[in-house]
Amino acid sequence: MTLESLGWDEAFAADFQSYSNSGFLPARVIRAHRHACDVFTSSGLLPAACTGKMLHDAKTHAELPVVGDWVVARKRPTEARMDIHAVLPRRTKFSRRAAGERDKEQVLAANVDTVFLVSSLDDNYNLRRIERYLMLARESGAEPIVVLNKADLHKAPAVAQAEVAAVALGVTVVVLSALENNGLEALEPWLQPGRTVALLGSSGVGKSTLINCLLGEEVQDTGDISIVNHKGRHTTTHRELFVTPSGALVIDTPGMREVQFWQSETASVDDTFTDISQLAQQCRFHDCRHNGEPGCAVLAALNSGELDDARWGSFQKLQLEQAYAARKAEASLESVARSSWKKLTQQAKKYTK
Ligand SMILES: Nc1nc2c(ncn2[C@@H]2O[C@H](COP(=O)(O)OP(=O)(O)OP(=O)(O)O)[C@@H](O)[C@H]2O)c(=O)[nH]1
Ligand SMILES: [Mg+2]
Ligand SMILES: [Zn+2]
Repeated sequence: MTLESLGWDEAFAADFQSYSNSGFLPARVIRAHRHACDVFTSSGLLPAACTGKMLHDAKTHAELPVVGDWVVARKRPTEARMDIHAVLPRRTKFSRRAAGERDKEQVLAANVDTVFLVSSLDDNYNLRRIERYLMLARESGAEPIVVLNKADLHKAPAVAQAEVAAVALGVTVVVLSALENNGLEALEPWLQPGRTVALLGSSGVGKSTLINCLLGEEVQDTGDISIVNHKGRHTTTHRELFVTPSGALVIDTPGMREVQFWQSETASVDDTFTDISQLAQQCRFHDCRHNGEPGCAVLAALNSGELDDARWGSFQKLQLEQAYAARKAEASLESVARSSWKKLTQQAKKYTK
């Protein structure tokens, strides 16, 4: 296995340059449990763990390795394992606010080129949720593709596809059935050698079933939908990267129940709702709040039915959430800065003693 086949390229190599002595090797994280990982190197799969120094120096959990990361590692001389010394800068990353810990960033996956946002064409299918996932994908920096799975369960999949395309502006919407292995060829443009694709979506939509199709074998367990729905059970419990026979790198993830935004990229709202941002540009006042002002193009479009009420509601809700997430992220950055400042002043005191 070459580094290139794992997604390595000149830009990562440039970031690695300063480490390229003392026996350091680049390695790609294929699964991560707390501080322990499994990594792929050019010589194969090895277990790895962060050094104590790295854990100590990390200001937040978000700096520690996650699936998809490129890490700087060194093999132990007498053992088949590696020590991780650093994480190379992430080209893209999926972050959300950690469940339960409102002001902590949780990074779900790194260095993903494309994300397949998987929904299923049964009762899971929900336009508002797709909008939310699209925003998450935009924030990550990866290209989103909407995958509507379980086409076999829908009477008119093409109608559903058109309905989703109307909210996923400028995004490819693919309809397929993973169970029947039908329609998967539409995904080929994104499943290229050395390219990384992550599958995201709620529990039970068929992410692992699709992964198994792409791998050509039953690698991942898949769950019975009735159990998933009634007990809220997730079949997949950790994120993992696999190599497909075509050489693409695919990441399976556990179903997401909660998608709280992390980053402060307000642009992602406008990118997801280009129809609304274009309307807003036609309002008479450039700072129109679309709240009864004269000459408001948004209200006119709502009245004429050109803009769907539910989509407008979704936009407003996500925009508010985004603003909240931005304030939280900023507060968290400040507290990180404060605590490292504290560390520094404590160290300085030690030295002056
Ligand atoms: N009818 C139909 N069922 C499908 C299809 N794809 C998956 N399923 C079924 O849906 C159920 C859930 O599939 P999984 O692949 O485990 O779903 P998942 O998204 O990986 O779920 P988590 O791991 O819990 O996040 C299984 O019973 C699959 O057989 C499909 O295209 N059509
Ligand atoms: Mg799964
Ligand atoms: Zn307006």
